Amino acid sequence: MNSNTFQDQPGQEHSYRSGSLSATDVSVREQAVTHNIDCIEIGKALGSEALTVWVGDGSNFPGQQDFTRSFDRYLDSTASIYAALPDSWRMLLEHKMFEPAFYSTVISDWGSSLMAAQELGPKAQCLVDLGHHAPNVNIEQIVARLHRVGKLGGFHFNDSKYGDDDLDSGSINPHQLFLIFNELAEAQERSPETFNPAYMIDQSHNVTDPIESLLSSAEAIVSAFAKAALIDREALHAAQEANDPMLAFQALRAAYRVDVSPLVAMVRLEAGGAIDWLSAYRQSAWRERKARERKPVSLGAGIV
Ligand SMILES: [Mn+2]
Repeated sequence: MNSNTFQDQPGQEHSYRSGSLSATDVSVREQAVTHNIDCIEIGKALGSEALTVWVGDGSNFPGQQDFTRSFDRYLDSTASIYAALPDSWRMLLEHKMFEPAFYSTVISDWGSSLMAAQELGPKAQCLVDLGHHAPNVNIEQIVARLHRVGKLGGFHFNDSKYGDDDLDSGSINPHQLFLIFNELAEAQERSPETFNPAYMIDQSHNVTDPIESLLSSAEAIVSAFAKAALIDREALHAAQEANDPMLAFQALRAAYRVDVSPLVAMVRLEAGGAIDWLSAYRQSAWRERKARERKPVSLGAGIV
């Protein structure tokens, strides 16, 4: 379940114009907490086991907001949500550096997210959206760090050229995706009993059929996973211990170079899918059929 306290909804009593879970006005905070608890209730009915919380709370001017008090208010609100969380659920805290706030954001980075998750308790973990960092940040290292402290909750996969672009996975930087999966393979090998990240896709498809984009993204994600699984981890670790950077890099490169598309297509076929998913999807005329069955709904742009 994803809560939404970053967009005002019709009929809502208080506006989130000045923040939601960290707002100075207690009635705004209470409304945002109630909304999150409502999301938990809906999630229970749907069989969900996690609540993702992303807030756009932040500021646009130096001095506009007290960094400490706003963080304290966020923690106070999220503690109330955490208390309503079923024992089997996780609360995934999603950080984002900027947008809609362009000077400071309350949960701006993995450091703030980790602090909050640690303070809330074991059911709270961090969610990594690939587009929510400063340009060129080493996301794969963040993945390793979060796993190290048991706080790697999950991902919003997408790709990015400039900021939170929500482009299709693997369309800009497939090597970064591979390096992230290398860390995931490493993490799974190190502690298989606690390795359980939630994999989600958070993309905005503006010029493609969203279903085609999701199929393409799923293939990119599975391919990165397959390549990471091919890494000779023993050789990699030996090169790392021997301080041989080129040999270590070549251990990664050897796996990255492999064309895994026949393997991925075969696995898809065995699972009942199509080898050529694009032509199979288009030939099925699924979109045309569903367009006749369903009423059109207009959705606003997403920034989560
Ligand atoms: Mn996201």
